[in-house]
Amino acid sequence: MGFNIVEKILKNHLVVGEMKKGREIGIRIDQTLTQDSTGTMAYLQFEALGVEKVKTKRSVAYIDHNMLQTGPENADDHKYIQTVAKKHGIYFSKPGNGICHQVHLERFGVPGETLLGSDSHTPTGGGIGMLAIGAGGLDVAVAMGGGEYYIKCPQVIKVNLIGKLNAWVTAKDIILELLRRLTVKGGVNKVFEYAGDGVKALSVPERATITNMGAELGATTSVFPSDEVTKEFLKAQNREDDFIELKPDEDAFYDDVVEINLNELEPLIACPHSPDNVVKVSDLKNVKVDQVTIGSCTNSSYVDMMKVANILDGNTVHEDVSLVIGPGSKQVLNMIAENGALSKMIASGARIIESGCGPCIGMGQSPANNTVSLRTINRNFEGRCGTVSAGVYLVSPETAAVSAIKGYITDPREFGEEIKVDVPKEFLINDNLIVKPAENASDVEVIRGPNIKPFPLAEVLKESVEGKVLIKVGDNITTDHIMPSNAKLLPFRSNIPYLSDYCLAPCNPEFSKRAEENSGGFILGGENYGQGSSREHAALAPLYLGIKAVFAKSFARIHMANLINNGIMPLVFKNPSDYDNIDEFDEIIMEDTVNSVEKGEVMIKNKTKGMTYSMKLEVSDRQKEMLIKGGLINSIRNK
Ligand code: MIC
Ligand code: SF4
Repeated sequence: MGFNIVEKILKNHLVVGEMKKGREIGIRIDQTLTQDSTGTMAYLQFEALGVEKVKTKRSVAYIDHNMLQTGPENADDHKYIQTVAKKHGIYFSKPGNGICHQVHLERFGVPGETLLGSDSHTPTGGGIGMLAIGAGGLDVAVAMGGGEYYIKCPQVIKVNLIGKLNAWVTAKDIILELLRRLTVKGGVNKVFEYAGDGVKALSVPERATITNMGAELGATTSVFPSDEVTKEFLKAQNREDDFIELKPDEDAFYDDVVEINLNELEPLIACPHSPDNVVKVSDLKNVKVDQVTIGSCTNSSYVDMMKVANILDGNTVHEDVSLVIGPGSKQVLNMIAENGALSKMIASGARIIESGCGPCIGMGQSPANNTVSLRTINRNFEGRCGTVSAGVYLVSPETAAVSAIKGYITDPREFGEEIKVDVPKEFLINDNLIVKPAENASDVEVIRGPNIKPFPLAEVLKESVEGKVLIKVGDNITTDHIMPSNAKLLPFRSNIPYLSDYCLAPCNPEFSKRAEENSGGFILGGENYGQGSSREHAALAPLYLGIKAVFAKSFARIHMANLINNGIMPLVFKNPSDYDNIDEFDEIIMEDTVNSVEKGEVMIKNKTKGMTYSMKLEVSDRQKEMLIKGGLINSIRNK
């Protein structure tokens, strides 16, 4: 039996373990990326590891999230990241150079290589044939230091794209269709490998839109073949030498196959408040739109921007709509400025913002109360845009631009003849916002602002762990619930004591107070607890507040790893209905914990209800050791 693309890349990078489905394997990481909202913490952790120079082929530190400078905190953190990067062999992408995933695709991504990023949308790199995975900052720090990265050897799902997309139906609609079918937890511990005739017609940026939003499926990553299209893209980026061909063997095995007939797809839309709440755009009648934002790592490429510019050309944005456009990178912005497309956008009434995450993470442009915001981003979790009462819908750039003109959610097919834009034969290349690492590390002084506070470290596991259930939450709790991010909180990503006051606040603003009053305790969650972002802060804040374990029906992959790295037990109910028998403030005790962790089965006693529940700890031996020794940093230090 031959190999699929995922297996080929994994085999080439395997350092620890055997390629048996579900078993933990350690892989060598060729490239890493960080962004600024997770990067400050990741580099503090990297420094704590005491490694002088990164051991990867290429590591890049991007500034794209914390771009609003309403106080000195973000600029201070950027100085820290710039100097620490320069000292330790890391390339630094200055603010203004663009969104990490977009820039990485343009300037650094290499087919067949592995990429680990401290951002959940790192799988964008799968569009260029990388095995690109999102992880917590600490895992990225370890990879920069030359350590392997551990994943469960994934199931590989073939997504067979057959036929051809109709006019006005886009790559975004392909991934929305998958989300509609498989839901936000349909991809856990799976990698999606794209195949079929439909692949050839998709450009690299379109492929990247699809792999980007594979993160919303909960997938470990997604990957496209590396073919003639990839070669042309790399050539246009003046990086033809980075090309290698990647395709599955004829007789490759897949754990499952999903088929999408592109001819049958229509423009789709994800309704509030989940990326899998997908319907046809044409099903939504007379939904008035107040704000439209076009951009983010999902849809901000040159081709996306050109299509939008051509739709807006000669039209005026509806008087009740605020249209905000953020081109994904300096390269894109520069090109549309030179060819006049930017001017078309401005003339139509669009508000142009700098290349960065911006509205996607609530860094400005929060919509008005009780309004509808139509966005080309990947996540529409409640409150993420900065306005809890707003309804965010996710669409393609085409649907967004047409709707901005009409003033209500509009099927772009109503616009008339389709607008076609090809990937240019040559991109405008100017890497002057990428700062190279220093030749001599001792020349660089690392600058630290006063907002950088020490991060909490877990403790060795106690034989008996006791406390109250401080909060009970439902299914699909996101990291935006656990550690909210917006323009007010993002500047404190290097200040866990400050951030922890807001931990789980969207679910219950009393949570952190309860944790303090009870000297910590437990969290009770439902299915897919911790979906969404890679932010380690969603584990660090609970750690700071004394949370010892999270009980849930199931966990999202990255969050679960972050909990373990920080010594917090992610325990899964053997019998999910036990969830119903636990209430807030119930007193829980776990005994003989070290033994139980080693066995992978923990009994929790509910003293209040006089009941006992059996919990599974579905983790590797390496992770068990971490839980016993008090997290990843302590377990590395012990060695
Ligand atoms: C996101 O899209 O939620 C973010 C902000 O990019 C996060 C990273 C973070 O929380 O800093 C992600 O996707 O990992
Ligand atoms: Fe930035 Fe949004 Fe992409 Fe996250 S999803 S990296 S916030 S653009």
